[in-house]
Amino acid sequence: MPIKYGVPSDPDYNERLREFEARIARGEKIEPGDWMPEEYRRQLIRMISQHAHSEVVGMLPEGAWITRAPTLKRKMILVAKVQDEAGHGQYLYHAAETLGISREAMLEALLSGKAKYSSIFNYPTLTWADIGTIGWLVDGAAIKNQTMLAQCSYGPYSRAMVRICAEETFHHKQGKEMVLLYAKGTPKQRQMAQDAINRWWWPALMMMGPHDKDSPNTEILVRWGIKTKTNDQVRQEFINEHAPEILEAGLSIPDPELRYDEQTGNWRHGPINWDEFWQVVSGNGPMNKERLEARRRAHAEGAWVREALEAYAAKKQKAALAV
Ligand code: BYC
Repeated sequence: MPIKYGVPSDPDYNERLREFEARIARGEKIEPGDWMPEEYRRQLIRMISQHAHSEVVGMLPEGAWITRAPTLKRKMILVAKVQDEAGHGQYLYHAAETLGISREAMLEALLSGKAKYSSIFNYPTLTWADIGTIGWLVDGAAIKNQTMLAQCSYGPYSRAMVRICAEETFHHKQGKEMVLLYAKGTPKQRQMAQDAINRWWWPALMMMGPHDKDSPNTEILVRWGIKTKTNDQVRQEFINEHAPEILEAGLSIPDPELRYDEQTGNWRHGPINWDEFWQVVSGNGPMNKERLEARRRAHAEGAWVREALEAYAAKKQKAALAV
């Protein structure tokens, strides 16, 4: 079915837009063949491709520890987790392709440094405790964001999220279990867990994006049901769940202003360092260069696999046509 993208110069645009927005208000999913405003399509490609890149780049900080896992059990869990992230990237690239963009174009945007991916993956993993902390905090933040996106108005994105969230729940549990174990462990293990929380807490809060007042995309995304919660709402949900659990484990949080607000039932946090966030997003974080270099190298080394797959597909097609 040809895809119909509406632009405001179309004489029927306003009428179609009204019907499109009424469908979203009724809770219907928008599917790939349906009419949609060009801006809806653009926003979805932007978000879904960034999300796919995040999953794939996100394999790097954890992948670096597969050979150094302390036990076979931990190694198996980590291998499975990293493999899951590759699968998430795969579902998401497919979801974006339903909007008419090619995989090659998305990868080119990533490898050339034009596309964004989540800021969080530009921080280094310095000790094994970082692996548990990524599971607990980074996957914890991702789940809050992604359960919201599972409700999104675009069918393929929403369905990809349902599967991804189920897998992220395991990632979150194994990370939390690991950090809690370290928190009850030897002084060295406790110190490693605390050090990891100290380094990952603020980047995890930044993951949900700028405050709502500084978030240029949120208004239209909420209007069209792509986001069903704002950045600040998702961040608050994350803090409300994780702050008391970290404190209960006897660990501290590196925010002297963090406090529970009895009136609202929310945990209030101190100011986030948005200068650091924008530095990281614009390519100047601690690991941006290494992450992109690693992706470029993997892409170049995988060229023969893509060529072999293409040759095999061409051979199969030729055989099918000959029948
Ligand atoms: N990092 O208007 P805003 C995982 C950009 S992986 C970088 O609020 P929006 C995992 C934003 O793109 C899952 N850039 O944006 C994998 C925009 O720039 P452009 C990661 C960010 O889209 C392996 C500008 O700032 N999750 O779980 O309304 C191992 C203004 O922001 C960030 C996703 O990718 C950021 N953190 O809201 C372990 C979720 N934040 O594009 C775990 C999908 C903002 O206009 N994405 N920017 O040039 C989203 O939900 C939304 O895009 C965001 C931002 C909430 C992140």
